[in-house]
Amino acid sequence: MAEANPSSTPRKIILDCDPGHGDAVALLLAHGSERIELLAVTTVAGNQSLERVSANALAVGTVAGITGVPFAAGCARPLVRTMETADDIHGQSGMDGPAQPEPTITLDGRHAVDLLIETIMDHEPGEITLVPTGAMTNIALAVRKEPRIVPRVREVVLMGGGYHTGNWSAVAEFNIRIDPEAAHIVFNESWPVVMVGLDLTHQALATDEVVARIGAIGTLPARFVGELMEFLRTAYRQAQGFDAPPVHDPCAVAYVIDPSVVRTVKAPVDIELQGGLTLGMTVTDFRTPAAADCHTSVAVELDHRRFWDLVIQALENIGEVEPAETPSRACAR
Ligand SMILES: [Ca+2]
Repeated sequence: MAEANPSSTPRKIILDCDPGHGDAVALLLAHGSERIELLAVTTVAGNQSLERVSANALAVGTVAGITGVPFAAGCARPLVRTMETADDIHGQSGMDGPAQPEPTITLDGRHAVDLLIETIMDHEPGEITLVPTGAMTNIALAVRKEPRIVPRVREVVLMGGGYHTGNWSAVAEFNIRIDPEAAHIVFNESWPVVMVGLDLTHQALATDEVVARIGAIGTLPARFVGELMEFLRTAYRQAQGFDAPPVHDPCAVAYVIDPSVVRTVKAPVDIELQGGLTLGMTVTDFRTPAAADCHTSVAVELDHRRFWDLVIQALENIGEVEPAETPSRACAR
């Protein structure tokens, strides 16, 4: 659990995710940071089927030793479009690489959309930050079911989109492209939206130095992350020609922990729903300085060193240093 920080109250977040290698690191960062209070984890189909990403979320929660935080499964497909998954990057399980432990936690009985709404409505306005790191299907449905959540949310800090190039088409990023209608809903509500897109996350490379630092920690969660990074490196080399893999999702959590790690610029953003070539593009208007009431901003520059310092500090905060033999290492299911 997060501890009170003398200099600041921990930020309350709900992580809406599709683990996913990056989502796993995002979850570990959120849990391990003293400046985050994780209220709930919700899952959405994306990197893999809802069943698989939900099982992966429970596995990561187990590795992290998370207790007392509800995990709830949400939407099993996009609002309108046919389901697409990212097997090329994340493998058949959605989180290939490390052996996954038998989960010691179980899914909450509520649908993720209901858990989102209940959690937001049970807190004071301005308390909760939403951190979506998958398709925005759950968030969009929550808004449509209970519009009163919008003014109660402090901000939506999402991993998705980008203002230059895409990774699922020439101009569209995966999380947005697989459910563009959901993203359209989320970006067009009045809450503050911070788009942590590919322009930023392609700076969050797990370099050899980073992987070595994680390897030196010596805990189960750190070893788990090391094995995720190993798989991701091979996948990104083969699929997208990266030397070191970008680790997208924890960038959004890092921004919540310390906004000075991620430089942002205010700019209007909208989602293309009509374009034959540009469906799901996060069209960002940099032509003039944004109006004072502009509610969207985009992440542009990452402090690579301090970002990975946050991840490594969080990993050091959770898990015991392992002995040489690790008899608890379970077989993949
Ligand atoms: Ca994700």
